[in-house]
Amino acid sequence: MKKALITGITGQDGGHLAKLLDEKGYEIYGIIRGQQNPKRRDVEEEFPYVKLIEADLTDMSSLVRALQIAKPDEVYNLGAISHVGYSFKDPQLTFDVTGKGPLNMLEAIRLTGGEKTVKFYQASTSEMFGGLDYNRPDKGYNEDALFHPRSPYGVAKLYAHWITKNYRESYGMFAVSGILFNHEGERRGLEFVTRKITNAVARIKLGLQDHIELGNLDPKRDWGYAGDYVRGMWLMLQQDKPDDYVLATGETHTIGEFLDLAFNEIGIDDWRPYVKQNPAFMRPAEVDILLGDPTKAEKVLGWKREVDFPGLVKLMVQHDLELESRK
Ligand code: NAP
Ligand code: G4F
Repeated sequence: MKKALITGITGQDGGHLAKLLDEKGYEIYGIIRGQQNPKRRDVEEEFPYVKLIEADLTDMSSLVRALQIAKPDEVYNLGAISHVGYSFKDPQLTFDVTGKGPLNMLEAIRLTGGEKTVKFYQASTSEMFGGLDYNRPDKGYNEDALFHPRSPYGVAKLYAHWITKNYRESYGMFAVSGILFNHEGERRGLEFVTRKITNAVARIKLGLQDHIELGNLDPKRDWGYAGDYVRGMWLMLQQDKPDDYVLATGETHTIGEFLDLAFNEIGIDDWRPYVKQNPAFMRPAEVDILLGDPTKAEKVLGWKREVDFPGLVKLMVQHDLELESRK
């Protein structure tokens, strides 16, 4: 039985990955932070097979202890301050968790003698590309595209990406960086634009609210389904050699297009009367367009996303209609 240690077990991807690894027969350990984490009960209820270990990515000694307890074959480092807008408000903490956290984990793996035995996955992001050095406008960003991060989050993730590569090159570690474009779904946090929209749409349908306040509606994103993307993470760690891969859909859509489909789902053709713009949700610097090229992952890993853009919006709205009508 293989053993996996997941950081970020309370997050969106942590939940999808726990389900996948359980189906594959793994013994699963999850790192949970804080003295009284309110999400602990949800994880214990939904994933009773996950063994929780108290630790924090900013505290290397706690990571050493977690590795000594779990003795994992695979470590999935999904923990991060992951909200781009928030990273402008708390840039130093973002660097400590999102940038230095992966270094702490890599060092903890070495200190516990795992550098030749433990496989390490780093949750890298399309935010590292940023959108300014957009050098492949037709095909999208691939593994060779230029980086130009536009937020403290993107900069922290770029450090984590390079330190992961550096540990692979310096110590021969099986350390991979998965450069994932936006992935969403029923587990997505309400602070991200897609889930904020689908949850508001459900509440508008049920008469629980009458409008939604959003920031910049012009940016385009390459949105896929999180369940498909955790399959790609797992595949990266099953290869003979460590390497970096982009996971994306190869399509990009505006927030307006997402609003079109989400409101259509509840029978509303024109969302404009229901959407107000609020500068509070604007960012000091924006990533205008993200489009990914997953050719390498498709060829080498045999990875292919299954849920398309309309299917993604539909499943999120339907989930939120059910959730909100139960309250
Ligand atoms: P998420 O839902 O925001 O989850 C983030 C997780 O990190 C939570 O479990 C959180 O725990 C944990 N965390 C925060 N601070 C921590 C700390 N100091 N020590 C240990 N854990 C900590 O993120 P996600 O959407 O699942 O994304 C998973 C990873 O992929 C993240 O690293 C994200 O940056 C990256 N990524 C995401 C996407 C995407 O579109 N979803 C795309 C590319 C890359 P608490 O619940 O205790 O706060
Ligand atoms: O949903 P978002 O907050 O996601 P963003 O910034 O693209 O970041 C997500 O994807 C990254 C991968 O590219 C991950 F690495 C990262 O961890 C995270 O999961 O915002 C998407 C777009 C932005 O352009 C934002 O300015 O939506 C715009 N937006 C407009 N109004 C809003 C809002 N975003 C949020 N969160 N809330 C709004 O009200």
